Amino acid sequence: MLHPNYYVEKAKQEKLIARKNEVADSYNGIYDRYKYPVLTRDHIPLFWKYDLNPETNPHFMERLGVNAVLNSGAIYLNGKFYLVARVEGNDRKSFCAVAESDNGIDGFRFWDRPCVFPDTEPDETNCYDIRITQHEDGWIYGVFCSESKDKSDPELSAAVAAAGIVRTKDLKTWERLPNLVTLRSPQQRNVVLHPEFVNGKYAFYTRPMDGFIDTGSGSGIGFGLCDDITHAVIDEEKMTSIRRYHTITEAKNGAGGVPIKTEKGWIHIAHGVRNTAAGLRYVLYVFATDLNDPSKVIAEPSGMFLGPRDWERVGDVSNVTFGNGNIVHDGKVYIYYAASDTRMHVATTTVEKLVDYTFNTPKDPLRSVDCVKQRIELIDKNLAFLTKEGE
Ligand code: M1P
Repeated sequence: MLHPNYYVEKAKQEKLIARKNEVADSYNGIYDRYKYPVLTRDHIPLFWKYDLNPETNPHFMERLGVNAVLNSGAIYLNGKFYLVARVEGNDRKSFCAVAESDNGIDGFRFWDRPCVFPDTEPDETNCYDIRITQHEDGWIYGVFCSESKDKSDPELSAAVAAAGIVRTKDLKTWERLPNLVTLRSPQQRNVVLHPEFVNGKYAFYTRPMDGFIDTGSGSGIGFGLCDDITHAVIDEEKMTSIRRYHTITEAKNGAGGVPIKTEKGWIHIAHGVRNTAAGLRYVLYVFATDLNDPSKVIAEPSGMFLGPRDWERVGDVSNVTFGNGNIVHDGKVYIYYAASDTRMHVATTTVEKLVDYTFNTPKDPLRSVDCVKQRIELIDKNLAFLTKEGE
């Protein structure tokens, strides 16, 4: 016999999962945001949190609570939309778990069990923010942040971030490969595997860092090649999208989901971070790289693509939008992003619109006077057009 509150909570959860998502009332012509998040801690199966046996849990109490569902990798496979979500327990440790949906905008339901990665890194304390790459070699790779205590530093919170690598064919059974080694960068986070070979090699977008939080001398998103993914070593990292003074990437930036291949170039939806009096502010921004040389930036629209709005601004780490998974299906682009390190949202657009945004949005002129010039040019053009149209 189950506790009566089980039925109450189960009914609430089924209602949540069955809720149809709606396009939100916030037009910009670039993408549609949606009213409801696609995954939250309330989507977590009850049997992950409660001991369902009233004899051992008479008060129907959470025994292993979940704090947040956030930064998710994404993939479309065999007719379904999958998010490989970061689930953070009340104990602060994160793990990956797969949730599936038929349409990519609602109905996401977690599989019965979270992902189990072979335990080959004994010092690893936490793993999170997986990027899922369907590679042309036939494997599906997951590259995530593998975090360990920095034993060389007596400071209690000193940590080391590296890129962990797993691979699978079905999102169920995962093989763990050795962590990526970047010979010239002591730490890495936000590493993404490019889906195609480049010059016959595996290609990674990296984020060279001197320390666990600060990117230090790391000037932005890097790019490196390696011969053997089963012992991935990158010697040289070239820079792609770099941080710039007084822009949305001033404090740091990092690659997002796997870049989207279009006829004009690889489109990247990355994150940029700036400092404010209220702390760091994370937004998504876009850049494109050359089809033949994915390290070469060929377009970088000005400013943010998507930033935290309204209630997205509030959460565990407020003022953050963070994306590490997109899906392209039937010409439509599903951009999954976490709000304030707490819950997952989706925005949708089309490949055609994303290309238009990427290649026709002006660049950041980097100075206020030039920004005013840029805007007045648009205003004058529009006023003339309005007059011509008799408005
Ligand atoms: O809290 C915001 C984000 O901070 C980190 O991102 P970055 O390495 O770019 O600073 C990550 O820990 C990420 O998980 C988190 O969402």
